[in-house]
Amino acid sequence: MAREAWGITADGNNFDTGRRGFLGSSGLAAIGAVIGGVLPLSRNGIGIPPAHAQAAPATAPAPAKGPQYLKFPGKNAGLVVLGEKPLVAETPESLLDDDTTPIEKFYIRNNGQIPEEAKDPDAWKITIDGEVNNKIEIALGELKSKYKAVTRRMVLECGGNGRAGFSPPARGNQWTNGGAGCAEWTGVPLADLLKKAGLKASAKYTAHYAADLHLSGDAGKPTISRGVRIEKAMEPNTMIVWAMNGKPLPNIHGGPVRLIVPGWAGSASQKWLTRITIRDREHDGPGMTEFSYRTAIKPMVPGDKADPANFRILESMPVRSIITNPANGAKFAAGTKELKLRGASWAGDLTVKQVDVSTDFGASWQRATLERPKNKYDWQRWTATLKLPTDGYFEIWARATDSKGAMQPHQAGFWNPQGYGGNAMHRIAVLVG
Ligand SMILES: Nc1nc2c(c(=O)[nH]1)N[C@H]1C(S)=C(S)[C@@H](COP(=O)(O)O)O[C@H]1N2
Ligand SMILES: [Mo]
Repeated sequence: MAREAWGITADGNNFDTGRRGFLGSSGLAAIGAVIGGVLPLSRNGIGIPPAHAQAAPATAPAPAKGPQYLKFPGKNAGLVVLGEKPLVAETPESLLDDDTTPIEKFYIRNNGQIPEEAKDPDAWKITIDGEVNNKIEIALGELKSKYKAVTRRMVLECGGNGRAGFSPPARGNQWTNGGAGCAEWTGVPLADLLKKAGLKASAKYTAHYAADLHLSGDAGKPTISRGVRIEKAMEPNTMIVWAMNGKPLPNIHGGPVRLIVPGWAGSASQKWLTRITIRDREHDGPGMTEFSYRTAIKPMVPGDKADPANFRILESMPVRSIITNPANGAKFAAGTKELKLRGASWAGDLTVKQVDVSTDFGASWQRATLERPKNKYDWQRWTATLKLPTDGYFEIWARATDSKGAMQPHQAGFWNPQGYGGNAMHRIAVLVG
């Protein structure tokens, strides 16, 4: 199997700015002037550290340096690199201002090496086996011609989105809110294939496998292999997709074919999909056990040693809203009295029923105008017009409430070692005059 098409320096240098690196050195100056880093937010900009915060554990990442911008073919130079090996890059909130996230702005999350692009996409084979009556082996070309394709706009969100809000820091990529995007996905419901295969009564869980090599290069080790309860696999919105925004699914996003399991941690949405094995029990592949994609049942002391027996699998993602315009750090002319805000919000398996914004650190709130989703799992765009009493420095905070009444908290709570479920309110700073 392929070495990575886009090289990583052998010395493991994290922030290589060389010709084949993922970082654009020129992008840094150009974009730094527009977004981020210009105005300080009170504390760290993604939630307020809890009063009981303890010393960071030894495994915690080093404090952030300035943002490192992505340099990757077909990708926007405003994406921020969170890791080079494997390649991980997030989309600053202000780049999520389109109703449909363009491919060039869509976040990237890899756990292993990036495979070489498939030479003959339609010959790509997918196997469905395990607790089924008839094993299926189907080429992508056949899947496209024999099954009815559907297109849906749906959010894909990394399970660790919002992790940077945890204090003490949680282990893993320090996503702010940009481990998410909303694209038009075209493919077939996984349920159509599972019905064709015929699920046995023993069918309980899926196990997903793919063609990307483990970082170590060991072909015998899956990079990541997650699965979902059979009910979620049979839900009509869980899809095997080959197109993104009407274009063949790009290699970096798992092309020629991947799973989309909307509303749940993105890790279930296997890229470069080769096999789905139906199991008679919960899956136990890499990414399923101990603290991976799991949250604490009984809330634990932040930073303490965790007990695996107290953890359950993260399924639906929590409610979140982002301000997509203006950008954090935006400056306005003296005398500006009104600000038009735009944003997006979503809530895992649920919908968003309300978004509120504040310019006074949450002392008072104003309701935003919230749009309906196009289809289930689409995000909901929102707008608001804010009156500003004077010139000066303002923070704008946004919070969403889901259809069951759960609202985003002021800070990422319910600490867990790998930092899931962090959905603190999004905050930006603006300066008038
Ligand atoms: N084969 C494979 N599928 C994968 C991954 C991976 O590393 N390998 N990463 C997962 C994770 S953690 C996420 S959040 C999404 C990211 O998809 P994207 O890179 O297209 O944004 O893909 C998921 N599917
Ligand atoms: Mo992820």
